[in-house]
Amino acid sequence: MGMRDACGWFTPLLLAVAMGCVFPEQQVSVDVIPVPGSVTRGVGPFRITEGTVVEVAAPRMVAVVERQVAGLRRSTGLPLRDDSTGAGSRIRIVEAPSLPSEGYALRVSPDELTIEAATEAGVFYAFQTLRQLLPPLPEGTPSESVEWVVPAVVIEDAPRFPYRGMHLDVGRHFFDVDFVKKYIDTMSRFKLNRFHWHLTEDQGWRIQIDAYPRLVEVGAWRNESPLEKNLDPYIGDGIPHGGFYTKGDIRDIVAFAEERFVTIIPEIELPGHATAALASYPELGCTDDRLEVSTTWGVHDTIFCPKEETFEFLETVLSEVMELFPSEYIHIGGDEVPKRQWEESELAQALIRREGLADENQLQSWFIRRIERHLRTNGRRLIGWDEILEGGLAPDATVMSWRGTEGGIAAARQGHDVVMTPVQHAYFDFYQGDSLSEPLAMNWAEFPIPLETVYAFEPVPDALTDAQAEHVLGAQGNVWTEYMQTQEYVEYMAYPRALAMAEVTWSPRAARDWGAFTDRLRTVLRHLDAMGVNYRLPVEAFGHEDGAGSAR
Ligand code: TNX
Repeated sequence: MGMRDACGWFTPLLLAVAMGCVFPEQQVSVDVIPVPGSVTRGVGPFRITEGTVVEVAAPRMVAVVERQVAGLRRSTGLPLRDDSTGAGSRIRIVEAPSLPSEGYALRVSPDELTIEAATEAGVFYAFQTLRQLLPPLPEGTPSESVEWVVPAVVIEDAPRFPYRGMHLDVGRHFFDVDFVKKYIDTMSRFKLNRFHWHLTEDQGWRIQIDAYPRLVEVGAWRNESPLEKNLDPYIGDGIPHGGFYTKGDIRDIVAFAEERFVTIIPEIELPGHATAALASYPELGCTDDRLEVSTTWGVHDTIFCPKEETFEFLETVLSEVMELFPSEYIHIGGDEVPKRQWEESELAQALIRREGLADENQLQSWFIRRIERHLRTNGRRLIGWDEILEGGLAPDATVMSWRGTEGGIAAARQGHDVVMTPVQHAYFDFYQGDSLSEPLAMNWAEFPIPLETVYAFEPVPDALTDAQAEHVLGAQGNVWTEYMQTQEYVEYMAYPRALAMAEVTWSPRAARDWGAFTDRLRTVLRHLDAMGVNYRLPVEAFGHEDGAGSAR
């Protein structure tokens, strides 16, 4: 037997190097979601023990490492001392400026687990991978019998898309600060990095605005909600519902998200989905109707009137929003705007004539352009639902394509950036299994969206040229909450579908493999258990079997 033949997993690293062992670049599999770009065999394993120390060779990474190591200490109960001198095994963090901006490398050897990254985000993502390589146990209850073993791997990883989103509608149902943080924390564990926070709706305005206090005094509260799906004829549940976030709450959540490399994109809906705002300030409407915060779902006729007062209101609101949220993008809604009130309004019609507009669609475009100017003056960019294409896109607008991918294709062809969130793949409010055996969910399109359908989503349509495809920033899962009254049920609807979206947006297209995903999912669901996150057990993907996960 030649010396090289003696090489094996048991060979200590230095000896292995001295012996000239060659480790072929063989791809191996680890139970990590989203699947990393490359996983090859390393030497190891690496064990985290009493004596393991942490060495941060990159001063600007100290803060992010410290937060992640604190989590590891809580899970393992081990000291993981900061130390660059000791002789024991170490986790070493090194700055590697040549790596892609959110990318990282994680190399295992028996004495050292090395993490390399160009940015703090890259370090953060390396730690998320590391957590999934370790046993799935809750923080705070370390068990002495567990061995904290990292398998012998070399992982090189970076995201496919910069925009990897999850959305949450807090207008239909309000969710408290702790839950919003948990939602952000959970998504960040799977390398999702954009939280689209849908803050205003017909049924509730959720963000405190100093200049317009009635928005939360009046607009944040409704008398009741529809009882199940009794919309026509309407039956209410008789239970008042409401809530809002103070500016302090929002600053707290923004800071929490920043530590997890999640950018929050706030959405202020205009000119439609505005009933709660108009119930608070009826003078901003086109009619004399006395309005209440809506107690029913669907598309409402009540929209903002294009008056000077309205623009003053919206610009002031958006200025306060920009003060709170550092995000470059501000979402202005723009979806589902019935034009009836503008057709019947003398003011709107006079404006159409004065500006030489062809119709109400062009008036909507004019409205959005005006809002875009305000955002741009403040150094921000506008993003809106695909209806903002109708009547012509504002010059620098980004389109969120939800009624299929057609809006996204049209916008990319016009040279605009696009986020894909088509109803056919990305609506996590739709049933994920048979509607007869699932808790109540949305089904206006009359098709379910099982996990496999999310996983099959390809954000870059074939119809785009390579240059146009560059405009596809990424994709997002949407969680509309008409039928979600509890936190547990939001999680049940979001997971595991958000895991499929994480893989769609992070992993290389060629690495996607449904069978392999479901294999990895078994382990990853145990991590969700450890995190205390509810989910639906995807029985169709696993075959019918018992397991963890529960309904609401
Ligand atoms: C359409 S998606 C809406 C929402 C609803 C959702 C329910 C979009 C831009 N508008 O207002 O909550 O359907 O699935």
